[in-house]
Amino acid sequence: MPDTNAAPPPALDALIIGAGFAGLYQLHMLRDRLGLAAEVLEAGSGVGGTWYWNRYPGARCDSESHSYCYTFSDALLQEWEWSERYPEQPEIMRYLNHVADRFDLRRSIRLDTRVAAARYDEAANLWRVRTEAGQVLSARYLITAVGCLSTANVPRIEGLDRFAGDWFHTGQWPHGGVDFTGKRVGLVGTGSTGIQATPVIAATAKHLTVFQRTANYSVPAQNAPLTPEFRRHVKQNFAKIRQVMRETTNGHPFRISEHAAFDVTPEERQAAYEAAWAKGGLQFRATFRDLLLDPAANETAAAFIKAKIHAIVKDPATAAVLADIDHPYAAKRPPIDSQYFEAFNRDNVSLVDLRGAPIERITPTGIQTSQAEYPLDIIVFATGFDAMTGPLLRIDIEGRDGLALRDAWAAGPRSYLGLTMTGFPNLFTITGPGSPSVLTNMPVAIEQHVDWITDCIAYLRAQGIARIEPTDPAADDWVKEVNRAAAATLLPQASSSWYLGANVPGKPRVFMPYAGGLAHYRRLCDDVAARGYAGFALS
Ligand code: NA7
Repeated sequence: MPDTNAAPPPALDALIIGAGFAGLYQLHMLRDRLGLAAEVLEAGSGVGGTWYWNRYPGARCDSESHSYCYTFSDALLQEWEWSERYPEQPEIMRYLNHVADRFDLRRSIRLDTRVAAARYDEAANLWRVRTEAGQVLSARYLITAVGCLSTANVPRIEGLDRFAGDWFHTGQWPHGGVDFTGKRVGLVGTGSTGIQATPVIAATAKHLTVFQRTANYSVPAQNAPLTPEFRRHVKQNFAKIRQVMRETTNGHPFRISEHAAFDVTPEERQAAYEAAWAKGGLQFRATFRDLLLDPAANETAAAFIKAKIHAIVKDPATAAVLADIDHPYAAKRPPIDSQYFEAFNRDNVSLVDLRGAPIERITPTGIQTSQAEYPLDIIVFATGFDAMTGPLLRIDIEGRDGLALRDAWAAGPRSYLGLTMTGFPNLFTITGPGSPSVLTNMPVAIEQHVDWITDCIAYLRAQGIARIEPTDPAADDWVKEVNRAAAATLLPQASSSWYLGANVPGKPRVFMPYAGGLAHYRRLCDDVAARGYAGFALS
């Protein structure tokens, strides 16, 4: 790493990478609650993180809006009005921009500043951070708030560079939008993103061809405008809602049923699924408490959704391809949709099954599978992300004794609590691999992490401790705990899941998020802190 020996500007107390949900709140806590000299470095030209980049048609959060927000400020909760059950990308951007203004955060955020490298200078006990423009900044604490889904996975398909039309990845969407009118569009990928984008693109495209590699479950979102009564209810009862979010496994504002799927009769089970389908959303997963634990219980939910696909999609051959799903329900991140399966009843939408006939190459005029060529004007890659580890590993991070994070994680991520790593003193990762993160309603996980990090830094300063770093045994035990928690569920059974890194060729197959539940995880983190940061070497 060049330049780091040049005279640096005065060191800050803390540098935060990323100005999304996590970075904004972390800045507020360190700068305004602890009074530290803290700054945020952000690659985008605005705040918003994931939502700054993901502007694709239909981009909407799958968490319900009244729970997809910060809870640290009652005033903020009372003044902000969400318009729909699920917030659309522009509304989330308005919210985060409002937060940035309301808490006067912008003066401490450097936009258009992508971090290229970060090196721990042991002699000075400082992190030296280099931006892509070559600027070097130093700080005692480095906090990554880089998100879990911010490194776009554009598949390396031969011929893409010679495609004569336009192509886009949903996670790097042009700010001016894309006009599909009169165009033949190919959409690759049927994860949450492809499922959200399909009906919206179909509404204006001349023809939309959806290329499906792995069929996916989806449940209707049942999105709708929020009524004034509901909004009033939320504002009056937020303390109770927040308590539910903190006590539940996934940080959502609803509880998981106490019943197992086979506690009830088949008729009662069917009625429960029908009611959950009509209510819509991720809550479907909470219909029975054992859906992610017992394969037979899961199969009842899977069969219900597959029957719905066959009932909705009129062409039996298309329905069969859509319902030919190879993994347990919700073992991959379960999408929710607005008219996804219905879109295949439109004359201008067709489905290509890539399982038997994979994409061979992209020609100047379209996509060539092993069976046919599909002429296209625009290709949309809804092909996901190099999730969780990707955003951290694309920064050249070097810890103690020249240890590169890339090498430390060659066989998969290794952390303590998903928050810290051996060999990387005073570095904290918000929603890092090994934390519940993507298995939860993210703002709840983010607030928990930021609060923990803030308390930890306050403790270090109060005690005159210069360095914190997890011990090897603590990190080894945590890796075991992450593996144990995943193995206790059906989650690792989806072999194509990005939770496992399976969507990125060559990525180690390791179940990355912590599946032990957010409430349990919160207790573990609190306990570590209460025991004087047990598992850490403090010096
Ligand atoms: P996902 O969930 O990773 O979905 C990506 C989709 O793209 C999935 O269907 C993949 O099939 C498909 N894909 C990936 N690479 C290829 C290639 N090379 N050829 C064909 N198809 C491919 O990403 P999303 O953006 O939808 O969602 C990410 C998260 O954002 C979501 O879970 C929410 O948490 C928010 P595969 O299943 O790998 O066979």
